[in-house]
Amino acid sequence: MKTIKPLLLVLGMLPMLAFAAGSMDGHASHGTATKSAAGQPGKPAKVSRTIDVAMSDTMRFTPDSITVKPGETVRFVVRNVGKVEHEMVIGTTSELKEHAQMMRSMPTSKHAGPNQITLAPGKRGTLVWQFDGPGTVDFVCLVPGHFEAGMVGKVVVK
Ligand SMILES: [Cu+2]
Repeated sequence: MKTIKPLLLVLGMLPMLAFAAGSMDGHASHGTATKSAAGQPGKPAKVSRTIDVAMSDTMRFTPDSITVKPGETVRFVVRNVGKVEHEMVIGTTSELKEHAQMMRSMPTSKHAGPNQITLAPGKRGTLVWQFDGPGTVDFVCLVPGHFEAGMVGKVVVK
């Protein structure tokens, strides 16, 4: 019986520990996120559809609204048709807002990761992503000022 009380104490602290681990993880994973509520890196062999996305200096993605099926793996062929750098970062609204905040405080921070691609003017690249769902996932350009100027798109998973 004597061991019960300390055990309960430890159990009571678990949610706090999980929370602390979670936020540390979020920080460390900047640019290297592998799994998010938005889905996960896709396997090229599982791609069921290729979608072309253009990024322009009018701070728009074209298209800016895409519908996919739950679990679908999509290859995005992304083109920067502008004269400045742009990027496409896939995530949930809350993840992206947090990331945009981080970019404002560290404007020189560079990215690489399976959920994002940064392209110099005129360049093209691909991003393979598997959506979970159903739900809504966002994609944004996190070059400082672009997200704020409305460089945002939406993927509806249904
Ligand atoms: Cu941009």
